[in-house]
Amino acid sequence: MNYMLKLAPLAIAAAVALAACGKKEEPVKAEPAKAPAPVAAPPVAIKIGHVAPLTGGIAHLGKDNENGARLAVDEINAAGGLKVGDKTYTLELFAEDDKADPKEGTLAAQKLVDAGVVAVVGHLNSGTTIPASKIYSDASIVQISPSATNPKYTEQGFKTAFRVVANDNQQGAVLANYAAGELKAKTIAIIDDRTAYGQGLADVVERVAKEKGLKVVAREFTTDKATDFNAILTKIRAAKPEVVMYGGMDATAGPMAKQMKQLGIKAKYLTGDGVCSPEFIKLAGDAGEGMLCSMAGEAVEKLAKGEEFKAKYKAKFNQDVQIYSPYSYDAIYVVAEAIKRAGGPDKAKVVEEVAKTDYPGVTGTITFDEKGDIKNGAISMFVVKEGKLEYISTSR
Ligand code: ABU
Repeated sequence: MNYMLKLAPLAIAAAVALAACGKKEEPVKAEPAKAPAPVAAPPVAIKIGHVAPLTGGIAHLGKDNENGARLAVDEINAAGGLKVGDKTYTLELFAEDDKADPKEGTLAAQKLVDAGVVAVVGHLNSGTTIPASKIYSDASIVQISPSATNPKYTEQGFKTAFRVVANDNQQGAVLANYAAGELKAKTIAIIDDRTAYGQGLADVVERVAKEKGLKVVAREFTTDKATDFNAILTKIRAAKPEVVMYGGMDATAGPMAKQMKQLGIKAKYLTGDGVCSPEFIKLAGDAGEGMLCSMAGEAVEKLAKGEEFKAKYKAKFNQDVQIYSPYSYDAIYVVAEAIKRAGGPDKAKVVEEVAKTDYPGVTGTITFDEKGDIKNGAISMFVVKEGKLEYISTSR
């Protein structure tokens, strides 16, 4: 009995405790399961091709074009790539060397098609750009040349072919008008390097010069690999022209200027965009003073973002702009904007969107006509003065 009495309070306490515990141990309501935080899809790389001569006499120009493209690609990737909906794309530059040779140009183009590029910035030369354009057209790959100026490139009816520089119909006319108007010349001798660019530009100069009443006293040709021009320059000296126009590139124009000086030719030396480079001045030395050249665009230093571009380029590559790197830089941005508007790297849609471009680039506002030529293209004239290219004027 005593034993039972002793246990009674304990039993009551246990019952109370159990009751209390029972309350506390009601099943804990589980927090509603949170959806896992969305994991951003890793960026997808879009391949962009670039083609230019990276070996041979004008490798410096090819590298200049490639540097411009690379600067733009690196900037875009450093800024987080291209955001399209919930996807992020980075750009990957596939650079090819076409050696400025038409056959190598088609081989490089096929290589890029096989590698799965979505767009190509290039080629540098008209002589490679034109044959390669058929390959890109067949593969529905947009091609933007930053420097090829022969009109034929955009006259083939390819929806994929674009250029961000003016063409040689315009450039040749400006050069011939400069000879007739500013220089008041009555006679001109014309030399070309038998490339699509050099010969094409020289032909336009010859036609327009004749229309302006100039007498073409000599028409000679060489090659883009020649180093000795004495034979043709001796003939030209005998014809006593007031102006010698050369359709070719800086690699040959430099030594040609030296040989003109050695032969005592005093004529004004008039050339196109392929010669309008710091490299020409280096190659020609003193003989380059007074050389007049055109560029198939605005003078970059005259543009709002031109000096900033030149400084960025110098900081990244430790060298100066040669000719067309600002144009290959802009061409990459034109492609990038088109990919965004296309909703991704669909090649055919990118072609359609490039055609609708209205882009405020370093080189000016870029819009294209129905053929793929830049609208409102500019030609700027320069003269070599005290070892530097000095801007003269721009016409449209
Ligand atoms: N436009 C000058 C150099 C490139 C080319 O058209 O061949």
